[in-house]
Amino acid sequence: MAPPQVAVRPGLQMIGARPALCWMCIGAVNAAGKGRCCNSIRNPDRRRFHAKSLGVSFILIDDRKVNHSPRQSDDRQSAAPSLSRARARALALEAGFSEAGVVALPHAHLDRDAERFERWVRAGRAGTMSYLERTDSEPQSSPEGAQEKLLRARVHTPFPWALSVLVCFANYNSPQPRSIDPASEGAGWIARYAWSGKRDEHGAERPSDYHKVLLKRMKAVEMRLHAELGAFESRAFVDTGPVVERSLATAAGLGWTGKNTCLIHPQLGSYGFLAVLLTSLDLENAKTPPTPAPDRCGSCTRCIEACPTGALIAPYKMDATLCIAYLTIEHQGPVAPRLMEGMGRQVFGCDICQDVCPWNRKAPISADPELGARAELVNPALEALAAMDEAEFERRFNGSPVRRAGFLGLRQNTAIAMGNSGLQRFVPWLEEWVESADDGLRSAARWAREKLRA
Ligand code: B12
Ligand code: SF4
Ligand code: SF4
Repeated sequence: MAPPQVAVRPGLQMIGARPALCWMCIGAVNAAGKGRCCNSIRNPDRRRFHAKSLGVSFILIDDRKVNHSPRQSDDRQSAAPSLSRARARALALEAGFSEAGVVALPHAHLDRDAERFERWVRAGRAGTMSYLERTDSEPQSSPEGAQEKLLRARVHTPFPWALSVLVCFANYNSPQPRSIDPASEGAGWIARYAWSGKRDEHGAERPSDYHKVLLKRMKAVEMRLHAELGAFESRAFVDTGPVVERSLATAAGLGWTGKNTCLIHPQLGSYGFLAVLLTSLDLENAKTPPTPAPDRCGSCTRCIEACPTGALIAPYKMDATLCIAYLTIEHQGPVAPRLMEGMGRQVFGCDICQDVCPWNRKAPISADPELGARAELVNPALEALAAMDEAEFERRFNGSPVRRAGFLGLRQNTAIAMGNSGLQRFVPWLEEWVESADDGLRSAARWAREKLRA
């Protein structure tokens, strides 16, 4: 079957000498066509390449000829297809997602959520995650003077054509113990979301990564919609797109934002990934928005009390620079000693504020064949992590989210967990690592060795 066609409209114009954004790579180029952009704007071959990678055949709608394009011409406009909530949800469930919701854009709380995001970033809560701070390079006026717009605060900044969004939830809850349950002496903790694996064609267990697994599913939904509805613009993302997924998920009625800042589904809990599909389709019954899920945190504050590093600085507010997930995955270089203490035995990510949440107690266990837990990653022995060389690290984690921490990053986190274990048997490892050329590992090993000696 021929791939469905999609109208790929660059949606950008050079206005004087101002830079413009390319919706394909979200990079910016200046009037001379230079910048961080893939240059799809100017280069038809690159556009074709991108369309191909999206799995669609290519029709370029030239902005200057926009009135002659298939989607925009008057006769087609009246017959323009719209997105049915029920159909989109059915396709999402068929593709393997646990739940899905659809909302028309702009949604009712877009300004509120954009302001929250902007405040959060401008307060420095994003630490070194500079991708959250990317701007569209077009100044917007504010009382303090001209400021650039944060790219991901409002979905229309990078995607001016988006009229609806399908948001999917994929349950990854598993029957294995929680990080707050008793564990054997000298065990570390890898976050539940990163345990995933799947069987290959020979029955061997291989690491899997939700980004890849779910993007493939979302692309399957995208293809089906294109096959059924014809040409429209669309983009699928899992985690890495320039959108605030939890804002879109709450708008689509999938759950509420907990005081731990996670999206909690009333039946499925919060051990779920999010995936989004933006489309240029009008939504059927767009005037009736999804019923919002009420906030059911009530007077509970367990997550805030349990957070060992004080990253939940207030209900619904996280300072990511204090969060163990940030420190063990995103942060590079030495960690402040006062935070190392609170990191406990977490060597990759952190589940504590979700493990204590009552809404995860009765959450159903996922039977997802591509997101099954790899037993070796549950309560891993710190010795086993320490003994890995780089080749072994690749064997175990190539294709897994854990790879993001890097070999030395994981070793640094292991050193910190060893320091927090109180176990003298780890001292020889630390003695070896205090000589490391890597600043982060060296300082973690020194701190851990002193802690065990004290
Ligand atoms: C950066 C990032 C992080 C950072 C910062 C997290 C954070 N809380 O902001 C770090 C590295 C710390 C992190 C950790 C984790 N992450 Co993360 N992360 C992201 C990412 C890429 C961007 C998040 C972002 O924009 N943060 C900025 C803040 C402002 O936005 P937000 O918290 O998402 O937005 C909501 C709230 O802040 C709320 N809000 C703000 N102020 C107020 C005030 C009130 C009164 C209320 C009610 C709400 C509210 O409004 C927003 C939406 O409605 C998203 C993917 C994406 N593209 O969105 C994944 C994502 C949020 N992460 C995810 C996951 C799984 C995790 C971890 C569980 C991984 C782990 N086990 O270690 C932890 C969870 C930690 C936690 N308690 O949130 C999932 C969350 C799924 C879910 N059910 O919520 C996402 C959606 C990825 C995905 N596609 O599945 N993450
Ligand atoms: S993930 Fe861990 S460190 Fe981050 S807010 Fe939750 S409990 Fe605190
Ligand atoms: S632990 Fe309590 S306050 Fe925190 S998210 Fe869960 S229900 Fe809400």
